[in-house]
Amino acid sequence: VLGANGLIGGAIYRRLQDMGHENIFTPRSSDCDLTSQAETLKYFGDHQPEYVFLCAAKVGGILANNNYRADFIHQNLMIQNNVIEASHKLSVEKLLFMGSSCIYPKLSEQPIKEESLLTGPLEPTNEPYAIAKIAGLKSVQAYREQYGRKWISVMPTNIYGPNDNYDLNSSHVLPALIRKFITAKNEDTKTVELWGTGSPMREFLHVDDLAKACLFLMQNYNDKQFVNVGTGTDITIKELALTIKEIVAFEGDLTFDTSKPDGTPRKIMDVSKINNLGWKHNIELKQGIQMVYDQVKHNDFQKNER
Ligand code: GFB
Repeated sequence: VLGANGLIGGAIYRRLQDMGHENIFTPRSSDCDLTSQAETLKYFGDHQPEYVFLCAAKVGGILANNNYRADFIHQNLMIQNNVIEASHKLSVEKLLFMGSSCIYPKLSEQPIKEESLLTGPLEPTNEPYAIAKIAGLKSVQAYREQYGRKWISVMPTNIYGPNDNYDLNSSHVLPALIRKFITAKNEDTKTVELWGTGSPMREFLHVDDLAKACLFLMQNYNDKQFVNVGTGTDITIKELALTIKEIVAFEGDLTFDTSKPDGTPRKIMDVSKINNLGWKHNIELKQGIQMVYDQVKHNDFQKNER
């Protein structure tokens, strides 16, 4: 499991352990720098993995994507090229590449079907990251076509859950708002500031549901077409904020910093493909936020910044 230290890889690792799997390797960057071709090849040669979950990536929220554009495209291309080529050289039986819903055109028809890929211009704030992810899933398809590899790609919607990033400059909206509301309540401040207008719509999936979907696809799916994973429902950022406000029991008001970007107006996934294959999410958003809140309410967020 590459990226087991992060949100998605960590959940896949927990799920594999729960299922009784042994012999799981979870290299950290100190064990193997995946941006180095030589280190990646050596690690794969030493460990001879049969199944690879490629979740290692440089990830972040809207501002980090927009500000660190070169790092997002460069590091992600390096990691995935090295892992995919090493997996080919070592004849990895099955590889699962983790994509992202931002690969789709900014103004895709909603809900977004897998077939919408490359039908229009991307959302500018995360274009470098999206281009890297598109290159990754196209690589997986190319190795399937040229070398008959049984490899697959998964397109998750916005993910949240345990082990998320709470650094307000680089995090996604859900952990950012949990931190902001908890801090405001503890410090008795009157307002919580949101970025943008609050009107964009997003779909949120708990990472434990995504991990189950990945295991399900690893075991049951072998096709060139990548698969969307989500809940099939979305809400506005303002509604998300009001839900978190209620769970945290914060009594102040919301303000909006419209100098910050909104990003794509809406990106709800069409999940009929994975639903028809037999997988559906379990954790509803309110329940999932409550679970996360219970886990982090006593956190010292400053100490845990990545
Ligand atoms: O989650 P987020 O950073 O990324 O932002 P995206 C979602 C929406 O929440 C945007 C608003 O409209 C933000 O302006 N927002 C409001 C906030 N308050 C906050 C806040 O305090 N922090 C943050 N971060 N947002 C990312 C992509 O897009 O989604 C990545 O940039 C990736 O590439 C990821 O695909 C899943 O949903 O806009």
